[in-house]
Amino acid sequence: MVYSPRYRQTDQQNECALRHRDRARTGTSSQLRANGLFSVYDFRRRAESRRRETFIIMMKICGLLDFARHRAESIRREHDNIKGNSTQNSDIKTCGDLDSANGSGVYRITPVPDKSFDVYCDMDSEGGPWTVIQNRENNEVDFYRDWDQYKTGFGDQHGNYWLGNDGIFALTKTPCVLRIQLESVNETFGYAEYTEFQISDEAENYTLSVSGFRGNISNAFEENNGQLFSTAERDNDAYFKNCAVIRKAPWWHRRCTAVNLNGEYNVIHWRTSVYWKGFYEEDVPTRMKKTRMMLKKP
Ligand SMILES: [Ca+2]
Repeated sequence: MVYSPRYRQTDQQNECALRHRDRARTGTSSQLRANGLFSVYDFRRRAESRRRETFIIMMKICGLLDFARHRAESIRREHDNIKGNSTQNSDIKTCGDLDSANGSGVYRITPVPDKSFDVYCDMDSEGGPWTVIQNRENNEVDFYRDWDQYKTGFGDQHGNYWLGNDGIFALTKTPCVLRIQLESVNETFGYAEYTEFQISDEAENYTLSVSGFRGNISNAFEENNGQLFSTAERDNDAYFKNCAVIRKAPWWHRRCTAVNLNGEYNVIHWRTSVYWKGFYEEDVPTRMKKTRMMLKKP
């Protein structure tokens, strides 16, 4: 057989090369080497093989990372369950009934008989232990939610969450001390405390009672005193428009609010962002990094 590179031969030779190519596609490597198509075909096959191998390796790495992530989460939850189980009984009505030496973490509490749930207990902040009812620290959880989700609560007690209005109602059957802590992305800090904080039940739209301010930021939250809770689909505010929609946050809006802790995370638009009037120097809008609302018995 005459060697016949595909692109440089006569018509007769070309025909011969193409015949070899057709055989080569189903033939062996030695057959492939017998014609001019070997290098291109073999190169493509090897490249495809390498791509497959790379893909399989990447999938294995992703699988291992995923496994490690799940395992870490599992260990953390086991650790928290140990904390909770070691202290879980109906005598633990709030985080204040726990030994603060156990450290901050997620615990099960029973504020009223037959109603138990998990909360984050902050043993470290000034004046604690505190029972956390709202926490924000990044944008992993969307807080623009409906009435039912605010009623029952959402998020992750280890991170961003809203305890739930029914849970807050259960905790505040008698007035509690409320502490709110704020931190901006510029690492400015602020706190507000109210000696009396309480909300009513769902039948009364979780009406807010808040008074007795002290702190190093403005008393903006007391402007919401006496207001009903509103969400996008339940407009209970005193404004002719829907404040929960305007401010993109369920809250005890009046007309609308000087405090918007359930607003959009990581934005600086004063209407919709996480906001506390007067918190920023000369009220220059900036992004809020962390917010925390927490309770304790007086
Ligand atoms: Ca309205």
